[in-house]
This record gives sequence, C-alpha cells and structure tokens, in this order.
Amino acid sequence: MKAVIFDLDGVITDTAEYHFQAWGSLAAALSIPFDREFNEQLKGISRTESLDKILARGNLSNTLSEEGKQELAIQKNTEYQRLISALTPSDVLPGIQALLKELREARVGIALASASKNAAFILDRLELAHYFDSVVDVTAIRHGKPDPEIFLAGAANLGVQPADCIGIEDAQAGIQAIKGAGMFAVGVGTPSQMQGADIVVATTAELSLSMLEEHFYE
Ligand code: B16
Ligand code: MG
Repeated sequence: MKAVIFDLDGVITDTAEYHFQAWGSLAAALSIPFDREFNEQLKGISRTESLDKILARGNLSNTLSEEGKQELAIQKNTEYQRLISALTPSDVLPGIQALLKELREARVGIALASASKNAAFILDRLELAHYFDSVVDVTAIRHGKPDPEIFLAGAANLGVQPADCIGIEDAQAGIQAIKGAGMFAVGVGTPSQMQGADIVVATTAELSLSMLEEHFYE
C-alpha cells in the first residue's frame, strides 16, 4: 500500500449538510420540493449535474437557458461559500487528522479526489492542506464520478500504481470510481449504500493505518 486517496465531503468533513442547505434555499426559491432523501443522490456528483437533477424534479429542465442555469449554479455556490467560510479544524470528522498524521509518518502518499471546486479552500479552513501531496484539479477532469478518472489522476500525481492505492469514499458513485480505477475501496456508511466496496466502516473513527493495512493485505 503506497497511497491513500481521499474523498472530501463525507470523509474528511461533513460539507454535505451545507450543500443540502444551499441547494434547499435555491429549490425553495424555485418552488421545487427538496428533502434529505433526494439530497443523497447529489453526493459526489458535480454542481452542474446536481442542478440538472433538481431542475428535472421541478420539471424546469427545458424552461431555462444555459445562462439561466449557470446563474442558478452561481447563486447556490455563493450561499454554499458563505456557509463553509465558518468551517474550523473542529469540523474535521473523527479519526481523520490522526490517520493523516500516521500516513505521513509512514511515508504513505496522500491525495484528494474531490468533485468540489471548493476543495482547496475547505482543506485550508480545516488546516489540513499540509498533509496532502496532491489535490486533484477537478477543473481538468473530463468525466466525474462514477468514472474512475479523478482517482486515476490522484495516483498519477503521486507516481504510484492504482493497485497500490486505497480510495476512501462515502458515496456510491465514488465507490464505483475507485473500483473502476482498480484500487482497494473503503466505504464510509452502511453496506447497502456502499455496494462494491472492499470494506465498509460505519464512521471515520474506525479508520487507522493499521486497520487499512490489515484489510489491504488480507
Ligand atoms: P462544488 P466530494 C462533492 O464533494 C459533493 O459530494 C457534491 O455534493 C458536490 O455537488 C460536489 O462535490 C461539487 O461541489 O459545488 O463545491 O464544486 O464528495 O467529491 O468531495
Ligand atoms: Mg463524498
């Protein structure tokens, strides 16, 4: 095991709540029904794909121009950025900081494979940026999760083979992306939400270097 490639939202911090609130405000303004169950479908997918799903739910897909859609995506992101500007290191999920420290000490490569264009800002707010050898530039990725491209880019940036990497994800689209990349997949959540994962943990508190190694080599 030469590298661990992390998802951000749902693995390092719980920004899903802020995505939920920001999309919820937009949906309310457009009179589109929006709830937590529907929000689950937006985890791991891009801002534009999320907006398309929300508009389709309100039967508004064909009533808006590309400019109109872009304007809505900007509105959502402005509200999201307002919410995440309050993030602090106390918002790092349990066990993650300790795991990053262990990985660094063991000289295991660390990369971030997040679909979020706000990822670098969030790592800074959480004071975790210094642990990462690479943050994949999502603007250079042509195919989002479940396509493996973002995880393959993470491995390439670190100069390691995909088979020597572990990917950690909290979304079904992310698990598919990790497995498609030929990596060992760790899911955070319930087994039914993490189909195809090699191992599933209920919370990030269960993660450590020794447990990852144990499962990777078993
Ligand atoms: P942004 P991840 C993803 O983060 C979120 O899960 C998803 O809900 C969001 O739409 C996407 O980032 C894009 O985020 O609007 O900030 O560019 O799970 O891949 O870390
Ligand atoms: Mg995620």
